[in-house]
Amino acid sequence: MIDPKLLNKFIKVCERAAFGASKFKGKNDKVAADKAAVDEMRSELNKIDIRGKVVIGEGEMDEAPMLYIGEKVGTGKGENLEIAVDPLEGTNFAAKNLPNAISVMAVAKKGCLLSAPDTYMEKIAIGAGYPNNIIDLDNTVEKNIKLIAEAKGTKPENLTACVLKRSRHDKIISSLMDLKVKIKFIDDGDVTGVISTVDINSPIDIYLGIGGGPEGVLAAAALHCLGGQMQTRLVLNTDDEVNRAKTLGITDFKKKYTISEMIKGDVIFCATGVTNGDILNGIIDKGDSFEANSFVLHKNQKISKKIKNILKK
Ligand code: VTB
Repeated sequence: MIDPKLLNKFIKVCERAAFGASKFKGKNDKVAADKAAVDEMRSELNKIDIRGKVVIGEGEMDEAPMLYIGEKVGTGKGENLEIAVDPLEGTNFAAKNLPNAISVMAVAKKGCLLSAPDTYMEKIAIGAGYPNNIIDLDNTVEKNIKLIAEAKGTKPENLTACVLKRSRHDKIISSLMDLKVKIKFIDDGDVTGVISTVDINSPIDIYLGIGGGPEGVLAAAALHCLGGQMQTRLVLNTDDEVNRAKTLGITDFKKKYTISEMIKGDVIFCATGVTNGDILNGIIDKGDSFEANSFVLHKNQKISKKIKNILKK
């Protein structure tokens, strides 16, 4: 198990990153918002007594940004851990002060997180309580929806699907419309979209479509704790993308990953709201301090909670 004492430290990492991004809320500068989140996240991570290695980060090694894949974080004393970060998931949301910008990270033991390249990834996810392996990326949308409806004892028209609003999803969308499935479109932020399938307060039954690979692994970490199901497959369209996957140790480029193939063993997942959103409220400025709202999961401690902290600026 990951040392439970580290949990609060990781929460603080996300809280600080969200605070950094929140300073640029509505300022129409997503690069500055992202950079502020990265700077805060990195400096907080480097205070923790761990031997950390970023496996999902802001970019791949040759681009040499901060929090790049392969970067060592922490003081260099303590547990060997792998870290997946998205300091600002939904840069557009933050820049335009729209709902659902979050700072998010996942932590697992060495060798336990899939290091996915920053390419697209096909994703399909559902909540807890279904028979194992009920959905499959290679099924038609019709088949997946019918299987879920049947398992729930309901009709497709009573189901809700979450889909990123992109033209690459036109075929999925028209199949869902033919089945009269309700569609919740999101403009960005599929980490929240995938997690909403396991949220009992959300009407979303299924997430499907193509989003970012790193975001897929982060969402899988949350579902690993919460009992949902997910299947993913990298979309590697060019030789360059294939080579980047190879560099990260991937050999089967068409592999369909289940959650347990992306995330092994114990995992900690934290997300802090930057702007108000479906699962979290955003940062509230209180003068010398700020309020941060986070969603925290620790698999082996069976922790799943939402917390509010006031921190000094
Ligand atoms: C995806 C999705 C993210 O950006 O990466 C998306 O996973 C980018 O997609 O949650 P496009 O290239 O089609 O714009 C997010 O929505 C936000 O980072």
